[in-house]
Amino acid sequence: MIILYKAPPGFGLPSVSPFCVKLEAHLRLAEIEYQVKLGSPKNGPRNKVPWIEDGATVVADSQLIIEYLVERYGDRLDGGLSAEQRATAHVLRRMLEEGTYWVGGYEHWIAPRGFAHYSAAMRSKLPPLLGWWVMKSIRKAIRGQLDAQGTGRYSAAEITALGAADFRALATILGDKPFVLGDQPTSIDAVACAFFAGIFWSGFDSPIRNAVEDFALLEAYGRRIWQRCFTDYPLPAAP
Ligand SMILES: N[C@@H](CCC(=O)N[C@@H](CS)C(=O)NCC(=O)O)C(=O)O
Repeated sequence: MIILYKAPPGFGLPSVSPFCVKLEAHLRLAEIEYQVKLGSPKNGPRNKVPWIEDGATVVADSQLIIEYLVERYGDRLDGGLSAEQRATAHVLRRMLEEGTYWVGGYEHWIAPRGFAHYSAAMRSKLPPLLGWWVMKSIRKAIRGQLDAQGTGRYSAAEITALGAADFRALATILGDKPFVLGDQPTSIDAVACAFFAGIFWSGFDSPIRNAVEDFALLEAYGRRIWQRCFTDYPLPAAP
């Protein structure tokens, strides 16, 4: 049985890490059995979450894990896709993971509204001084990552615009289809719902929501995937 090591659940989501939510959504959509253990990045083979153990095999990185699962169990989600659909999924995934992820990092850890929400929730679980110190340290580390990656060099308004452009592109590719590539969920839907949830369902209101014209379409899409894999993590009522 596969053991999934993930960052803990939080803010009503299966994990505070969108990469862990992506992988868990994928496992559930592909109907692959697994057990969960909580893991800290510092114990992971690449110093990041998630990673898995499958008997003696250890694989780290959500996408390398998915490639391993495809080899071991067959391509249960993407087997019927054309080369063009696979390319669309690849481009969209890279946008969400390498671009939108950092917008989310800014929204949670740097933007005052997100950080106030995150730190109040985290600090309620720790003694006050320790909670303050932990949040300050994580915020400092994430600010460093955001500066190194580049998103941290933009203004708040520019970061909102970048995030809105990403979700607008997702909405355009989705169009009136139930899932990104057609009538059935594929691996890209696990990615999209994870990054959507991280920004819009973590319990604080992101300004990106109002900057995306087709937001209602995306919200309905996110809920459609969520219903297929995370009924044990009920979402707040639709606005
Ligand atoms: N490419 C990796 C990214 C994983 C990742 O960035 N995980 C974050 C949590 S969302 C992490 O472990 N960060 C800890 C750190 O960078 O120190 C994947 O797909 O698994």
